[in-house]
Amino acid sequence: ILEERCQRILQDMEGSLTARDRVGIQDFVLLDAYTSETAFMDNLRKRFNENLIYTYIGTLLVSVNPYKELGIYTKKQMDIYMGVNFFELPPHIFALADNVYRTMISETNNHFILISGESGAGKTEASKTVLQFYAVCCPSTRLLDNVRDRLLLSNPVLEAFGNAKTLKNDNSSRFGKYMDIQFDHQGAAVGGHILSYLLEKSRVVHQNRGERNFHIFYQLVEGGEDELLRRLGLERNCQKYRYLIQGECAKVSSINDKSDWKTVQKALTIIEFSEKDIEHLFAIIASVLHLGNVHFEASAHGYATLNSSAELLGIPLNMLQEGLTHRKIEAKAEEVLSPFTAEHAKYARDALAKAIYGRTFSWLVNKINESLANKDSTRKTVIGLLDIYGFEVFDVNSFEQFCINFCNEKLQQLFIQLTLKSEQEEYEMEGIEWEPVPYFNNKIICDLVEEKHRGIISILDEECLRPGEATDFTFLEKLEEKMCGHPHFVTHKLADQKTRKTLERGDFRLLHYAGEVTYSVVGFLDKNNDLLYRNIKEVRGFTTVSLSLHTSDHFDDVMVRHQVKYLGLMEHLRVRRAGFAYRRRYEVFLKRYKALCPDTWPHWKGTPAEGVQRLIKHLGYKPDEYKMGRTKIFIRHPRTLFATEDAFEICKHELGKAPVTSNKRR
Ligand code: AD9
Ligand code: MG
Repeated sequence: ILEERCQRILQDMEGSLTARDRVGIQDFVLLDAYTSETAFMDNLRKRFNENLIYTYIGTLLVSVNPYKELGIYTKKQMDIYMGVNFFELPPHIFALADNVYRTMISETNNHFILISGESGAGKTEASKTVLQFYAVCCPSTRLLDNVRDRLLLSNPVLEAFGNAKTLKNDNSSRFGKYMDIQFDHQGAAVGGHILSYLLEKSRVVHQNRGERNFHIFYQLVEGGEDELLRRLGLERNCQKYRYLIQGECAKVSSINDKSDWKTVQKALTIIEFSEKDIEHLFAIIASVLHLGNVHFEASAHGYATLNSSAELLGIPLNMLQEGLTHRKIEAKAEEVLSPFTAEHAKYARDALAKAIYGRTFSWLVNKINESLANKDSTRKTVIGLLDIYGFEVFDVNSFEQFCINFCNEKLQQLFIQLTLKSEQEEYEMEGIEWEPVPYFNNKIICDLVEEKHRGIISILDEECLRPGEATDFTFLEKLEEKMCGHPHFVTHKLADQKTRKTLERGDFRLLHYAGEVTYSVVGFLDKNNDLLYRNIKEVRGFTTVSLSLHTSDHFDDVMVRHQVKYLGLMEHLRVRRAGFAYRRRYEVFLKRYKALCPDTWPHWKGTPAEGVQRLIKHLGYKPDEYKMGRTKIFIRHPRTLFATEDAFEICKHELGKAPVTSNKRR
């Protein structure tokens, strides 16, 4: 009988080993060749091929965009993950959301979920999934249902006004978003607050080939009711509007502007925008489209369009006309109007369009916040969700990419600091010695950009204070003077011979954490001034329409490897491993493994720490394999835990059932 049983156990173990081989390891910390990027990639690929897009590095969740529906975000899945210990089920974003939520409740403190990754990686989708999880899983009352709906519906509205099709992502976020979800002491979502950062306003008046303006314009033209379009003086044809067709791709197969329009309308009503608000909102959006068609020869057509804009904005035609075509100069007590050249007038028109759109976006965020505001003044705990635009590299990169990539650089730093800091604090709190692991700190790049008086931004600001004298090229010269020799900065002039060949004279290159990006200085001063750049189509126009095709069922090795590097995942893994791969509270550890030792099974009468001590002695843990902290046992190598887990599996068979389970449902 014993032989038969052993045989069966061995077969089972082989089975589970093969499974492990096929689906990979669900926590990188357990990977034997943890320093090898190849092994890391192999594991990700293996899992991806099995439609397993999530993998942990300890408590960090790594996700690979599948670009297809996997059916893993259903209510049923939410139920499975709700209230279950983090490591008990396969990795999932619901496990992370649930873990954050329960820790917030039990410790009554605030938590933040940082989502990072390149453009198109799936950050916005992830943040929506988290929000969805809370909306469905948190307790609610009828009264709070509308807060929940508003929280959810703020997304389609903000995406309509703040997202656009780019070469990297058909629904690319063109603003940074931080959202607070507020919970009461019973864990019900009772309110929210949104902060938006740095909307890419230049998109309103200019789009690269293969890119679009913000979705809302196309939604209005395609989906707006006949009567509404008539009132706004718009035709149902995007091709008629200059601001909509510079990218030459007003129609996108993956986007249904008509149905998105309906979704946005419904959302606006639920967020309690009044009819009047909505009317004003679209009058302003339409005025921007009309402005874009204004040209500055005194043709009848030009004035007709200007008239529409003036009407929709509620300002006298002559005031708008004057404002766009003349500069007001105050001389002594007099005001003199000096006419613009046609070029200047275009410039003023575009600047106005951008300003109008930017302010409308801020107004929109404010209105949403009013509707999400929690009127009750009792103390709340919050879960913050940060979803910014991802790191971007195009063939030609300008001020917008500079800002976006700098944001990502800062986020990366925050990320490094937080993970390392919390790791160190835990060792300190538990009284365990800890030697920091060397890792690349991108502070040097952050400083290069933002340092007071010396960083790129300061130099740019200084140049902007010298109107008439400073140009993009004097700015570049100043950079060359101040940054000469900096290991992360290079220009044509500063480069060695080999590198020089890869740089134009008007470029500077930053060695970002995520890799090298070459920026063209053209337009930096104007854009920093928040004025619109001249028609720089000539310099930007050569962006190739290298539409990156995102295919499902294809693991893009180069793209994934690049992000593994950029996100510093190998470093995180090393930090995690150099310390202690696993830590468990004594009670939890004892509860799971107590059946492995006759002294602790079925009941242990002493303290959990003593029980664990007895248990691991019985299991033969060597002194260098673990450390006993104040409240937790720390296990250095995953193989130690593996062996214990395997023993636990065998024990399960022998006992005919799992001796312990902390899952309330199993
Ligand atoms: V950007 O920096 O805003 O340009 P994100 O936000 O990282 O970018 P996004 O979440 O918009 O990317 O994802 C891009 C597309 O990938 C989505 O429109 C989906 O089509 C697709 N996606 C992302 N995540 C998932 C997923 N978990 N399952 C299936 C996904 N498809
Ligand atoms: Mg996004």
